[in-house]
Amino acid sequence: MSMTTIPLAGRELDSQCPYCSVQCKLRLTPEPASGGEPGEPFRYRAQGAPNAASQGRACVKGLNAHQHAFSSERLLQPLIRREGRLEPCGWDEALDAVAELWRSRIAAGDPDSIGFYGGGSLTNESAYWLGKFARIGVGTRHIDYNGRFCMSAAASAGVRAFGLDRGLTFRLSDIPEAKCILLAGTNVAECQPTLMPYFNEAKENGAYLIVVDPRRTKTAEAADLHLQLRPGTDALLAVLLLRLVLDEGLEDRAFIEARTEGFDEARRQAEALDPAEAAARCGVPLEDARSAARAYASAETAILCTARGVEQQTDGHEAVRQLLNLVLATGQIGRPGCGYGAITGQGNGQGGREHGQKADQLPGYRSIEDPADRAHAAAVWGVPPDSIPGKGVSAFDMMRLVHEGRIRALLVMGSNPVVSNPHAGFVEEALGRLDQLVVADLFLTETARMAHVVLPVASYLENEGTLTNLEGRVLLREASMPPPGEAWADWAVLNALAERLDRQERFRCGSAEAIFEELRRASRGGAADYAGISYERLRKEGGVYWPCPSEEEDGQGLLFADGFARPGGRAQFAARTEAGTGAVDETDGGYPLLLTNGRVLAHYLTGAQTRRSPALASRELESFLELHPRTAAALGIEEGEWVSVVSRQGEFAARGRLNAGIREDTVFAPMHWGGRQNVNRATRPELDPVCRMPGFKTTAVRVRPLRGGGA
Ligand SMILES: Nc1nc2c(c(=O)[nH]1)N[C@H]1C(S)=C(S)[C@@H](COP(=O)(O)OP(=O)(O)OC[C@H]3O[C@@H](n4cnc5c(=O)[nH]c(N)nc54)[C@H](O)[C@@H]3O)O[C@H]1N2
Ligand SMILES: Nc1nc2c(c(=O)[nH]1)N[C@H]1C(S)=C(S)[C@@H](COP(=O)(O)OP(=O)(O)OC[C@H]3O[C@@H](n4cnc5c(=O)[nH]c(N)nc54)[C@H](O)[C@@H]3O)O[C@H]1N2
Ligand code: SF4
Ligand SMILES: [Mo]
Repeated sequence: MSMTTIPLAGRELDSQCPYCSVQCKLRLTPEPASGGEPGEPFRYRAQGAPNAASQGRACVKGLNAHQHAFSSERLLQPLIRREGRLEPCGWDEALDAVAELWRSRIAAGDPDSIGFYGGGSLTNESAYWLGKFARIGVGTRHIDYNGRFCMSAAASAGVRAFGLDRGLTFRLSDIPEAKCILLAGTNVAECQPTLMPYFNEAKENGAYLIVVDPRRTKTAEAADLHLQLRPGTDALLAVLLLRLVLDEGLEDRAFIEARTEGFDEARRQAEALDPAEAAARCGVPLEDARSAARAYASAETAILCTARGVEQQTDGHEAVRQLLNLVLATGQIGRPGCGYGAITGQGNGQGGREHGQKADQLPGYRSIEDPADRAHAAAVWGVPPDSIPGKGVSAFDMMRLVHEGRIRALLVMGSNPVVSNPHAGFVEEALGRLDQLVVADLFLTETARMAHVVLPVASYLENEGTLTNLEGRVLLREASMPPPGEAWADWAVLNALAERLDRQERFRCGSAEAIFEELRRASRGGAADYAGISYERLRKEGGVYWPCPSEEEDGQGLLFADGFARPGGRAQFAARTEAGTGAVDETDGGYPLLLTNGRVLAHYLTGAQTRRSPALASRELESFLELHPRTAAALGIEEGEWVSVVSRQGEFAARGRLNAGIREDTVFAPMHWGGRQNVNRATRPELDPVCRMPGFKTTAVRVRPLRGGGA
């Protein structure tokens, strides 16, 4: 495979960070590389550029992101497996091979044996195109995406409680107006660092900050009150907080009366709780819980946010709903300075879940099971409604179908599932059974290495398209340069495949903007309505919030000021009946500790990109296991030594890192490494019954030193 230096443009580039959901705008300035030898490529220095979300800030990941785009490891040509080895080939050969197998499955009447697995890094245009391609290019019901592991619990909870799922129900600019902020299972300081100044400003204005996290994170360090709960007990803690609010009569009667339904059941459940026992089970002092309840309910304005700590649980849906009960009972939503926010994860984690990559969804956040919604999509696509397949299954459920041999071919576009799925050993085994695995990526990732066909695609610097940030603000990212080598835009790959399936008439759009124009029509009238947004407008205004039904309107920043998106405009309280599996993997003598996991500042997700950016990779070279010094002492583990972490599913290795800021019954590892350091070799396959989110954040494990090299 040719690995030539990518020609650099040698001029200033305006771009947008490819990583987290803030979507900071960036400006890259070329500088001669050291010595400025003739012919030597430029180096780029990145700075944050003005934009409403990050206000011109950028974090270390964004500032070094271009290093991966310029990496010598970029894939520049398609690869095909011949006699067990991946070898370079031309696009025609690669695409013909993919389409030939698909055609035979379709001809055999089994398009459902072809699966599609998308991602939240894809632009809205590519995500929309992928959903459409799966449904009416191939005709399979089997499509889902990595956002299932990310946003699904908050999404399902938001839809049921409010009738709408948008990451933040408020504007970022509301944060400084909040007098109390409760951050549950979200480590903003490391995961959305450029948002921290909003929280700091709130604190300067006198806000009381509560952080709920089993670890003393950088975010927790900024808190007035840190509830250091036992992992997996957020649902119980939320009911406890509601109970303590009710005990002091701090609920907002008028709001409950006028704007909600189902409160009585929520109240009965909270009143049935024994507060002392609940606090003990959560591992939180009752008095601290009381302080939190008081501060949140009695503040004039308050914001409550969750992220993956609460959501990536087998009762993630339930846990979010119980926290939403607290929001509704105290009326802390729908006013400036108030609201609920699920802090979205990936760059396009928000838009990626609105336009049809999800198994049960059509563009515009429409439902694939609703006849009117199907008719709308069918009309835009020019197909009969009954030609659109029904609902498929969730990402991990798809892996189960792969393992069972019911899905025989899989296209992965924008994900590295071998590292990011729970129970990675099972997933690797499953993918190994496929007749054909196709991976479209920038790099030969852990997953791409297993593929039969690898397709090189454009990076953020080369790929024009829109992305929707955590506030629901749609942003246009312009392409700065052509893709290197023979890499293509994701949507262009799908067009070429459609041609080979004789479906080209439905996939004629030849630019991101043309696809966006179709997306506008497909989303018109849906919950995530983009009809009023155009590239021209985005260029002029810098960004537009959805819903935005017409070009004459501004989008909506603050949601639910006048009513909720449910029939009758009322929000719905949850009673504790929807889940019931319990979040926590049972610990016992064999597996006495709870493993949780997450992120560090310098790396992003499976590390596919950040491990290939030298400035980022050098900050954290390898994985670690954070454990309390007393826990470490009891296990005979010393700072810096390699340890083995064993669960009922599997084992991984990491370097021990002692930290008195973590609970003694809990250990933590980041998720950014593959191979033997992959934390997901240990995580378990159980899913939330409502949203099918895996219980990533709680796995029972035992830990021991790896001294002497023994496995
Ligand atoms: N640096 C960096 N930033 C990122 C990413 C990245 O990989 N690296 N990824 C992006 C993506 S896709 C996402 S989804 C977001 C994720 O953003 P976050 O959800 O904030 O990140 P995590 O580190 O997964 O988890 C947050 C916190 O949850 C805590 N936690 C663990 N178990 C529990 C529990 O049971 N209850 C509670 N209340 N807390 C618990 C962890 O200790 C951790 O501090 O970040 C985005 N930003
Ligand atoms: N244990 C544990 N596991 C987790 C989590 C956790 O907290 N703990 N978090 C979960 C969460 S929140 C998430 S979001 C998932 C993420 O899991 P993954 O989706 O596997 O994560 P990434 O590393 O972002 O993988 C994206 C891949 O797409 C490639 N890529 C980037 N941009 C593009 C593009 O424009 N087009 C194409 N075709 N490819 C592109 C990258 O090179 C990379 O290989 O992991 C989940 N897994
Ligand atoms: S990782 Fe997030 S906070 Fe950092 S520069 Fe990128 S978009 Fe901004
Ligand atoms: Mo995520």
